[in-house]
Amino acid sequence: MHHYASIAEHFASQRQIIEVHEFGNGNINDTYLVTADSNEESRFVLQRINTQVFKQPKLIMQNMRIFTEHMRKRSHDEGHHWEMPRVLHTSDGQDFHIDSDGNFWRAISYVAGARSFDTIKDLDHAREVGHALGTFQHLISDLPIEKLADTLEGFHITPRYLRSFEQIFSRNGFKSTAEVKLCLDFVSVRRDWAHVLENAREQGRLPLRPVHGDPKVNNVMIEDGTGCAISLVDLDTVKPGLIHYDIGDCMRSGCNPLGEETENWEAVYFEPEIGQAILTGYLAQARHFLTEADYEYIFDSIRLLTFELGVRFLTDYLAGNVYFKIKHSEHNLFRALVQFKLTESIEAHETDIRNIIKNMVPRAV
Ligand code: GN1
Ligand code: MG
Repeated sequence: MHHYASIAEHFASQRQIIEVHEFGNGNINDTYLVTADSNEESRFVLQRINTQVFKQPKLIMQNMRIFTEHMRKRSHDEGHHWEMPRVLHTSDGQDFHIDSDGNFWRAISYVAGARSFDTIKDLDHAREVGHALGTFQHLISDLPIEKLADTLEGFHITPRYLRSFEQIFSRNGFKSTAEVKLCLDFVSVRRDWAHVLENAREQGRLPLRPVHGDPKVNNVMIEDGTGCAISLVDLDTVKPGLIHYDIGDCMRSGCNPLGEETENWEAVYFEPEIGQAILTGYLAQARHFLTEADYEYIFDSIRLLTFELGVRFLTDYLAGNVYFKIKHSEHNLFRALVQFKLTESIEAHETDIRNIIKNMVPRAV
């Protein structure tokens, strides 16, 4: 039997595996869609966790157990049209399987009757993506952060990414091409500003809350037929953080019509109209828990998370591509250029974007 099918069998509760194929385009873990012989819930998602990145994968499973249960209950009690993926167990009752090569595998239910997209299709889609993030943050907002383990230390702490960028840079040097030089200059003039969210946290202006960590467009499941967002998947980075990491990440992903994998980095731009729609959907849920200070940092979060991802891609390029999966040797460099071009466009639209946000602040706040 094929290797993946024999792994999948552990999670299939006695059912025959019909097929396993690669699924999605994650940059870190390996993901497969499994079809089992069954009338109900015939499909599930099998993943090999990248343990170079997630050093303690059991903590991911522990978190998932805690927050999916909490969110499922709250969603049910409040009557949301929402689905939480379920963790599947092996025949011996574990929520993971370690194969003979030491790989860490886990399986989760597949959100049926829905699909995701790499870029925003239209303004309705944009609103739904924002709504999904607002719903997710709402459903998890009353879970005390002490209940969630830190599954990825330093995630979205921009000053830490800058430090490791500088270390790698001074250790490895670099191939001085025009593109690399452009990136280095781009980072260097923004490095002092890049502390903005962590400063706000240290000053007590922004509190730690449970966050998703990776709410990009293709993690939002859109229901076939209705077009409603019914789930936000990819739950490995759910942990304590700033909700601004999520807002910024969702906006940098959604408002880039060419997508983060475009080869035409010079044409990349930020579309404020999509941003307005995402924020409208988001605030329909989130305005109930946002503070005045939260609104103040929305613009910075959009600019920062875009810049940060550029720094992360650039650092990985200089480090020899050890973190993100790549398709060719310059892939991470071009991904960095996409994010920097997007950052530049966000900066050019600062007044528009700040006005959009200002007009959305509820009067009473
Ligand atoms: C990674 O693996 P994936 O594609 O879900 C990364 C995110 C980035 C994203 C960019 C744990 O997510 O932070 O925003 O690539 N995840 C981790 O596409 O680093
Ligand atoms: Mg992810």
